[in-house]
Amino acid sequence: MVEATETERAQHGFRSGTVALVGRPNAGKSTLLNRLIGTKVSIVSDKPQTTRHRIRGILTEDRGQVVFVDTPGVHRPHYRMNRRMMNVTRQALEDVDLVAAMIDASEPLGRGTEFLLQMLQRVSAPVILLLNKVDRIAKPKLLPLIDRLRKVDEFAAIIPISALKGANSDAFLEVVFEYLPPGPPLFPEDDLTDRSVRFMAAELVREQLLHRTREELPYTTAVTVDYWKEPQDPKRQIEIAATIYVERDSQKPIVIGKGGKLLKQVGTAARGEIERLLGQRVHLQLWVKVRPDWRQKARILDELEITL
Ligand SMILES: Nc1nc2c(ncn2[C@@H]2O[C@H](COP(=O)(O)OP(=O)(O)OP(=O)(O)O)[C@@H](O)[C@H]2O)c(=O)[nH]1
Ligand SMILES: [Mg+2]
Repeated sequence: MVEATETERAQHGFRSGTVALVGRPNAGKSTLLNRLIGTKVSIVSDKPQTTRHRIRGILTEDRGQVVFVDTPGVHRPHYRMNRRMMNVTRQALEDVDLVAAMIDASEPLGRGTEFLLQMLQRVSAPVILLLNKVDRIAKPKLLPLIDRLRKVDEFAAIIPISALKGANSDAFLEVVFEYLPPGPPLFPEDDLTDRSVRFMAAELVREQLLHRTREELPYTTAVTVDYWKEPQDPKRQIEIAATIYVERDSQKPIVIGKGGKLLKQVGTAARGEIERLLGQRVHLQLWVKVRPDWRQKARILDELEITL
């Protein structure tokens, strides 16, 4: 493909900018990001607080480039990790061209959503409100909800969507492009995310853990990739070793499972995902380590790239 020059782009009205995706945990922000980008750039689970980092997903089309910024869900932080996560989200709301705030329309609007709406009132960029999970609600319920939210603030648009089924994501993109200023691409046109494959591999392991654990474990596990060796012959496997951190001794046997079964399932599923990402065969080794109270420790959080 021949890349367009700056002048050609400007003549064709090429637009570019940044759009922050914010909302309560579990609203479906990462699901939407993946749908818009067309591949998994941010992990998804049915457990709240899945996303812990700012993750950019880059969409380049003929009409422009949108840099979507996925963020940790807005919640009340009790640990240093969660305070950092909230700082990530707050900062993502600054210096963006547009904010897409997502509400789970299948749940009653609670105090958490009220807090989110208050936060949005202090944002200087225009805000699009996305009412997600409309596949789960009866249509007659939608209009009163839209009416109610319309009174809260002046939104650029209120759009009912289903991130899971894809309903109305095109309509959302139309509005996004309307609001973006003319400008050149901010990232190389082939880039889909700003995150490294190493980071994504760690996240893919964590995603499989989230799918298979419950109660406090989803919150108290973290993953780092400690070893990555590309073979000289690309037909051979990439060697990857990752460590799963837990907070207490008692959590270690749960993650390992009976006869190592759970860890094996996590490893097999994550390996499949990482191979899809890299387009190459992978040998994945997983270790489990106890790091007491890691969620409170600055050094460990730095290592996990949960910064701010
Ligand atoms: N029925 C339905 N489920 C959805 C939809 N969008 C997302 N989900 C589900 O909602 C859950 C949470 O999705 P995520 O994308 O991880 O939510 P999130 O807002 O990124 O959550 P955090 O990262 O925790 O802030 C997952 O089980 C998704 O499959 C939707 O449109 N309809
Ligand atoms: Mg998320």
